Amino acid sequence: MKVLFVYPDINVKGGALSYHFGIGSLSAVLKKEGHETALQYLYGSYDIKALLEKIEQFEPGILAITSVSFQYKYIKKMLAETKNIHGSKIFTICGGPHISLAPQELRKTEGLDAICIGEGEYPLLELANKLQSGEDITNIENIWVKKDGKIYQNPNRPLISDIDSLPFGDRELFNYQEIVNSDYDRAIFMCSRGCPYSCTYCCNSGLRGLQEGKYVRFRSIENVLAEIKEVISNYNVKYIYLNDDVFTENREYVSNFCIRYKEEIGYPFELNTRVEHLTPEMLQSLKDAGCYRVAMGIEQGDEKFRREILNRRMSNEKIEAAFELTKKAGIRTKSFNIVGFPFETYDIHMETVKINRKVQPSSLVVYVFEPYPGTPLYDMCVKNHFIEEDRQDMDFISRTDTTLNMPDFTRKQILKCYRNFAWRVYRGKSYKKALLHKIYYSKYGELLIRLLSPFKKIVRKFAMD
Ligand code: B12
Ligand code: SF4
Repeated sequence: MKVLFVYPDINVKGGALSYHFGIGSLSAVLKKEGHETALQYLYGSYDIKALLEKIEQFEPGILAITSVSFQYKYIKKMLAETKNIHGSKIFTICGGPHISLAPQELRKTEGLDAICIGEGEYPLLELANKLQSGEDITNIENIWVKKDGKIYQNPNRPLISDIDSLPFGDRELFNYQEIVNSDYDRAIFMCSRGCPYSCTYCCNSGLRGLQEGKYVRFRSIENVLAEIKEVISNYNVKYIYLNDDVFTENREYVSNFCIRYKEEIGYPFELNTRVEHLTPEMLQSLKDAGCYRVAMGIEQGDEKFRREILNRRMSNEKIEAAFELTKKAGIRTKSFNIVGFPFETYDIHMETVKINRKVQPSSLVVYVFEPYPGTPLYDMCVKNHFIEEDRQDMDFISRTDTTLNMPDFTRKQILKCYRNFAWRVYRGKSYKKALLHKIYYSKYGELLIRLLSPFKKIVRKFAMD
């Protein structure tokens, strides 16, 4: 069976192409079982032509689309447009975090035949096998099918317990060298699936309950290193990014990983973590292994708000200590921040500025809050009438504008806070960083990013040093 994957990555801020772990893994499993796969990466502005051409040329039996929430409006448009041209010949299925947590979209989406809830490797394989042999496809676990106006809703299978048993992601499907080049020569990897926490704005809070079994699963160090070795020998890579939700959950794993990574790989690397996990010993072994940057979520600086609204229970003291320890270990820091949460106000937001000013991260990222269906904060927004339904469909770059309508923190205020955030953090501390971030987050930032794209490595070096 020929399966054409679609990775919609339309209107994303930052100007970097990206690899998709989910599609990589699905494709590897299908290929291993003899199916043929191809990819249409939809990047930049919405343009259906490339997809139509690819369909024409590849003639897939299945169109397999991945979804995050703000891409869904484009997916709907795309399905309507492809269906009109190709009739009912191609079976269309959508998976990924958005559809897994908003399965009701199946009924409402024209041209969509099925959805996959949760992990898709074995459900999609079963679907491809059954479509190929002409068997009934209405009873596959994790897959809901829409047929003759009826929805066949199936139960979910347990989570894959041994994730080492999966083949390495299919990077050949992507134009992988181009992706590495566009992402500052970094190749990204994941050593785990799932996250032990349940922050109310994050999809992990909803995804963890979809399938039975242990939600947080780590690959063996052996398995991760083997994949890294394969990638660095096939592509021109300078840095490694461990993009796990939380890489540092298990101290022993981190310590053993660092020892072996240093011996067998040795490339400079960066990772994401939670402030609670960092100890001087862990930071020392990360540093010894070549870790040059640790990224940590602050998200909101008001301790009470963070605990009660976001379900993030770390203290400000802990955050400050983690940044301090990391700097002491000689590792750069990066903070993640969000503005525009439900019930946030200007004063509460200024606490985020305050704590960032205090810890002075080497770099920072700030986003505007986006409510994802299936998360507690989405429900809170609906319950309090903060979501403006029609703004959801507007064409704006994800996490750079708000869809919330809150009397105590207006859209105008939120956008102003978003644009001035980094300036406020670095002003008076580092004018270079303050200025560069001010430009980056300005109204014209996105255009500038694209124009400066050929020189972005120089700009980033200048901003971070
Ligand atoms: C790594 C990561 C990235 C990486 C790589 C993207 C990727 N998905 O591989 C990068 C940095 C590129 C990225 C970008 C973005 N991300 Co991101 N990312 C993650 C993270 C931390 C892990 C995802 C992952 O790799 N999981 C492991 C793989 C194997 O799982 P998976 O991709 O979900 O795929 C499995 C299933 O979902 C399913 N499946 C997926 N697609 C399909 C399709 C079909 C047909 C089928 C049958 C099954 C299926 O099967 C796959 C294999 O089991 C998640 C958090 C999380 N825990 O999910 C956030 C997450 C997916 N990201 C999120 C967001 C918002 C973004 C951005 C919009 C951010 C931005 N503004 O730039 C972009 C959007 C990119 C895009 N167009 O999809 C949100 C999405 C929330 C939502 N409902 O919309 C998440 C859930 C985090 C959160 N805040 O809750 N991200
Ligand atoms: S720690 Fe990060 S990945 Fe985990 S639930 Fe919270 S926001 Fe999501």
